[in-house]
Amino acid sequence: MTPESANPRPLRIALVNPPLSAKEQAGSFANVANVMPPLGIGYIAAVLLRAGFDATIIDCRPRGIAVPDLIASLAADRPDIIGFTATVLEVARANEISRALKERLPETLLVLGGPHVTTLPEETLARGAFDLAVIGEGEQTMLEIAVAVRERRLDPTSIPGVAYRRDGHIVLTPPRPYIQDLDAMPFPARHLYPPLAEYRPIPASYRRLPLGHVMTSRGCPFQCIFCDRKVFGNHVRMRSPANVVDEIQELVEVHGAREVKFFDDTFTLDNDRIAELCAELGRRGLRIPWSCLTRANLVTAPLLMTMKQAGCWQVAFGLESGDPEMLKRMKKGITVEQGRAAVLAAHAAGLNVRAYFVLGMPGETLASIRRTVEFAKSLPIDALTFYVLTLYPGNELYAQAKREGRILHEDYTQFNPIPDVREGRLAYLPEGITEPEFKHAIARAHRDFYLRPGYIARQLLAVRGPGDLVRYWRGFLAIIGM
Ligand code: B12
Repeated sequence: MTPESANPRPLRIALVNPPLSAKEQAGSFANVANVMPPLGIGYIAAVLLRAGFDATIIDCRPRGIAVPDLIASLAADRPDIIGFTATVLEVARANEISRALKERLPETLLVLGGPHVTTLPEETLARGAFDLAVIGEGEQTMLEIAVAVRERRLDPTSIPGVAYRRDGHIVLTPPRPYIQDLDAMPFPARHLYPPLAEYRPIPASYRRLPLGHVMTSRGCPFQCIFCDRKVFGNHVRMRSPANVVDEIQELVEVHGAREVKFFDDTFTLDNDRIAELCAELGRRGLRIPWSCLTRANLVTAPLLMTMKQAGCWQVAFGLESGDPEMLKRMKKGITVEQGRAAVLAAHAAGLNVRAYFVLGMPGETLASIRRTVEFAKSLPIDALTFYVLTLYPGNELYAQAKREGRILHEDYTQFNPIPDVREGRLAYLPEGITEPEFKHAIARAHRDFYLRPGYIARQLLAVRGPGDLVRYWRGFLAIIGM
């Protein structure tokens, strides 16, 4: 493509992660809310910069930029294109902001991308003033939009992977094929975020700050019905270990990261690739602590040992339930025994273990919740979260619950897997459990796990300094405040 330098005034594109307070994001766990850089718009900015466009990122989270200030600053800056990212929690706010911006900046093209609009393009576009929605992976689509705007020939019909308004209807163009060669992509434009040190990841998930996070693959081949896989689909694409370590090196040397977290859906899907990644970290002399999320059926004792030797200190497993029937209904593809074996193997390898559970599946009872809590307590887990099943609007489970008249409200700001158990309003409840009962069960599950004297003693023995104590204290306050 033509370099932008040939153009007198580069097209200016602002990419925005909209405001969301700690309470809105993390409900009862507001004081330990996870604030991390939004990689999606970082990738898009990088692709735009590489093509010569002038891209900026406004991440409202770390500095708490409020809606009126965001609108005022965008109205003053007058970018040619403004792109927003949004999950289900932020989509109503993004739409509200889009309406205000449309009034103030009628000439500016307003674009929305991210998981929510990918799942539900028609409804989302109809509710706000965005001109275009980008469905799925956004790098190439946004680039084509920017080129077309620069050349004053924007015709959405010719761009795959978008939704737009035509004659009062929302029209979708054919889907955009997935990016196959992830190594060919630039790294997220991290220099456009606020400094890494301003972000605040959840306490029990890091040892040293600043923490940088990385995605080494896209797509997940599994079928868990509580998860939204619409953006990257079931088709997995992986980056080479060398390319991943190049990004880690940049994170450390340029952005000052002292620790790294791999946020892939299934980090250890290919054990050989992870062993090679560990070897590459060693070859480059990168001895920094790191952590990852993965599945219980995708780790072996030798791999966990290799990871530990390469700097891994924590592994997080989606164990989801201690009740076999719930696991089956979730289509998780693991058994309770596999979950137990993975935790024990990771613990034996000297790793800190984090676990995620999902409570509230159709068919869940107070008894099955107890089974899950007892299962968690029987294992050497260092930190866990009991999430509430969130039926993402647009997915199969949501459609089914809606047909059965079981969606309690459609205020998406409350569709939160980490609800406020005092003031939050749950959108779905399993049959036979009332809202107060379920909220009480969630709070009690966390308290039963964390407030055990044996557990507290074990964690205190592992304390490595005042930083750990402060982090544990914040976590403790969140638990007793539930
Ligand atoms: C890391 C992560 C987090 C981190 C960091 C979030 C952040 N600041 O980015 C933390 C833990 C803080 C987090 C929080 C939440 N998360 Co989260 N998170 C993820 C995870 C695992 C990776 C996100 C990521 O970086 N992906 C890589 C980038 C490249 O992908 P992307 O962001 O989707 O962007 C691509 C496209 O969506 C699109 N795109 C995105 N934005 C834009 C904007 C424009 C203008 C354009 C053109 C295109 C575009 O192009 C991008 C590049 O291809 C995803 C699952 C996944 N595999 O993606 C879940 C996921 C995004 N999270 C999800 C949810 C529900 C949440 C929470 C609500 C849960 C909670 N209460 O904690 C909050 C939301 C509030 C928030 N944003 O903080 C859901 C969203 C489902 C939905 N329909 O909304 C996902 C999909 C998990 C799942 N499978 O169900 N999350």
